[in-house]
Amino acid sequence: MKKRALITGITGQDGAYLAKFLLDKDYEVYGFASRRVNQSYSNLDYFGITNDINIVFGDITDQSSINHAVKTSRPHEVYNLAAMSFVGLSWQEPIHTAQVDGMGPLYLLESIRNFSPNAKMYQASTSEMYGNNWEADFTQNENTTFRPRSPYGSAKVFAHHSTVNYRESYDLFACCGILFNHESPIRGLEFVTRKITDGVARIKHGLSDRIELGNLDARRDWGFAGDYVEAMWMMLQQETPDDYVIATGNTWSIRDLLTLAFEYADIKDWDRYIVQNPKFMRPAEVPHLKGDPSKAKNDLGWEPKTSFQDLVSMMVKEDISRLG
Ligand code: G4F
Repeated sequence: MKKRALITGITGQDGAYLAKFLLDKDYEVYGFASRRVNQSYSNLDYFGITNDINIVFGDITDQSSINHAVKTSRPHEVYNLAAMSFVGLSWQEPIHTAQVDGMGPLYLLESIRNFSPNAKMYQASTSEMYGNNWEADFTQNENTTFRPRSPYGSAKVFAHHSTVNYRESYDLFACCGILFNHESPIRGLEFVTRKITDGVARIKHGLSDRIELGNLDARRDWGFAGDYVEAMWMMLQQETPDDYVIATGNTWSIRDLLTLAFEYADIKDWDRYIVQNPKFMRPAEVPHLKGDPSKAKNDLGWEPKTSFQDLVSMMVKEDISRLG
């Protein structure tokens, strides 16, 4: 019998990478997606898997539609990737962000508890929860205190604690993956990595003469989404549920990212193309993220396979070729 997985947020970057990963493992994949007039399946199309997914329409803030999805899919595994994932937007839409990223997982936990208590659940927690808890040369791990700096981070902390609480209260097999930034050629254009690789490709083709950015000094621990979805799956294959940091253990600034991206496009003196625009500064910044993935390495046998250099090179190449 095939294993069945239900993925919320199936149309996003991680949803597509995870769906591809699970289909390759011969899972029957159900995707929970909102019914929009112009619903885009471009990320699933990227892998040519759109027709292999059983889409169940609904909304992560609507308990009845989640119940319907859980009852329809009868999942062995549930991956909650549905989120308003753009931190910058969360200041403009704090209530919506809290509903989707905070309450949404709670609706899902309730649904699993009531209708599918043996299903294993993965909750997409995030390094954004650490917020202002950093120092230079400091590495965040599973025991680091959360000090969120955005409506997005606060909502995710609520969801994280709710998931742990349901595990401890109702014995649900629920795991939180505290994933640090993870990127790919299908990353949304609003995120800084893809904004830069797409911008560099436009400059390369003479389609643009600038990239407008905010804070260039923030540091992030960037990995490849394709590596990170494997860690999500590994967590649910363990004997006991637990929470894990998934990261590379390295940190890079936006300037480092720019240097590499322009280098791979063979463009010199990149400073002249960068315009700093206050519009892209955040009311409160998370200055420094660097994760310690030792627990995932020891317990899951997970390690990142793709270097930051290979990730940036892959993204720049795909954007140059797509726009060419
Ligand atoms: O690419 P970003 O928007 O990612 P951010 O805020 O770190 O969040 C991402 O990673 C989290 C994991 O830690 C996820 F939970 C979350 O869903 C998302 O996937 O911004 C990265 C950094 C920030 O410090 C930002 O201030 O880049 C800086 N930045 C500078 N200029 C910019 C820009 N970010 C964006 N998006 N656009 C800019 O023009």
